[in-house]
Amino acid sequence: MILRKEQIEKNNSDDFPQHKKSYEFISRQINHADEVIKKLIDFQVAIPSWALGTGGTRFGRFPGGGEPGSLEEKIEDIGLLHALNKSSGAISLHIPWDIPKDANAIKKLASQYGLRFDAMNSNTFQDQPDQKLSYKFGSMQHVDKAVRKQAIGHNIEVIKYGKGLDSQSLTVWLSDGSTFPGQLNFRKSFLNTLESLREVYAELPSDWKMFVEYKAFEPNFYSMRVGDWGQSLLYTSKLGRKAYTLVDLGHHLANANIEQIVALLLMEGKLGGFHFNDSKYGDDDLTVGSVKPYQLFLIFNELVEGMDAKNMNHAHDLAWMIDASHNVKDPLEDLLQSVEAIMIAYAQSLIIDRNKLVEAQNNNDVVAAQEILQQAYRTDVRALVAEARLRSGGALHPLSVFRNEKVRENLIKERGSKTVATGL
Ligand code: LRH
Ligand code: MN
Repeated sequence: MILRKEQIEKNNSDDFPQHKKSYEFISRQINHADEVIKKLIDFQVAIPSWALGTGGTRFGRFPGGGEPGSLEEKIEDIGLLHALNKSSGAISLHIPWDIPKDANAIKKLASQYGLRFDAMNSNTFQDQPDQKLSYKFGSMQHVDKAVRKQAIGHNIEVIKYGKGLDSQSLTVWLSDGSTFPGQLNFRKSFLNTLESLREVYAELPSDWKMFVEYKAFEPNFYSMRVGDWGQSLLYTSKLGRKAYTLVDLGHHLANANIEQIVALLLMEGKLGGFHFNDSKYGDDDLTVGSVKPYQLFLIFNELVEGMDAKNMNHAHDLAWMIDASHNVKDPLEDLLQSVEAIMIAYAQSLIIDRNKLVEAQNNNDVVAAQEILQQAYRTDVRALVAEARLRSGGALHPLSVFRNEKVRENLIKERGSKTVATGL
């Protein structure tokens, strides 16, 4: 389904009077509204190709209908999100779930929607029907060199697909690890994995990045081969300048201080990017900012402080990606909410009075430091984010346009209620 500009403009004209009041109110409160809006307009979040259908758990999956049945339809859906919020201008593909059969045609289609290809994702956590050797006991860590070779070959193939789409990065998430004590020699499996990653790293084009994603548990429940930021940093430091650590918000043990991890990885120049989502317990892959919005704000506070300390470009120097799964929400509505939460946290972090904060920190004025942070967090910046969309030709209120224009109903009419999207 294509959303026509007129449909968005019609909705915007209905919403504009209220927006004008809210925007004038917030722009009177902060003295650099235009600077903030410019940064919001430049900030693009990559949408995962594996999260456009209904997700599920081992207990069940409840598809909602109208799901994209091909890569072309997935690009159409991401194009629809981008038409609404003008902040979803990139796709992150997962191989082999979304192999681009005709790279040029796929690239052309994506550019028609104003979309580019962000990080490519390899998959050595499932056995494919035509696969010779199983990854049951791991891939790059495996005791059998032939299995490691197979995993290395797959990642090199993923780089090839990415080159055809002008992607410039590869995300490697390894489900490797162990489920019982004694199952694995930690040192040998680490060295096997490092040797395997090195062979993939050697095939990276000079302008590419490799993101090594860590995860505390699942699908292994005793040890993970890349179990935390320290282990990922160990690999990325040994691999070289093109290797970075990728932070998936759901991949931490309970109560981990993710904002501190982010600050230190940035300081070391080894933070590659994010898989944004939210969680209460495990890798729940919930809507960004739906459970711990204050944590998301604190992470963006460290990101802005750390990136400015290194004169990094907020929009381009890190990979901003969502990694979510939708069990009970409409996948597209869920993604619209996630992008909105990311833009709000970013906007709030851009209005923190940093001079006052540094002063409070230097005076050990703990109370003032909290007041300064929460002044920004408690400021309603939604009109700033909406104004950025309006200036980029998007919708003031993407979710209400999605519903007013009956997008899901139309997708079900077009695609039927039984289509199933590849992915998690
Ligand atoms: C692992 C993960 C990884 C993806 C997968 C879909 O939990 O976060 O980033 O490959 O989800
Ligand atoms: Mn992830």
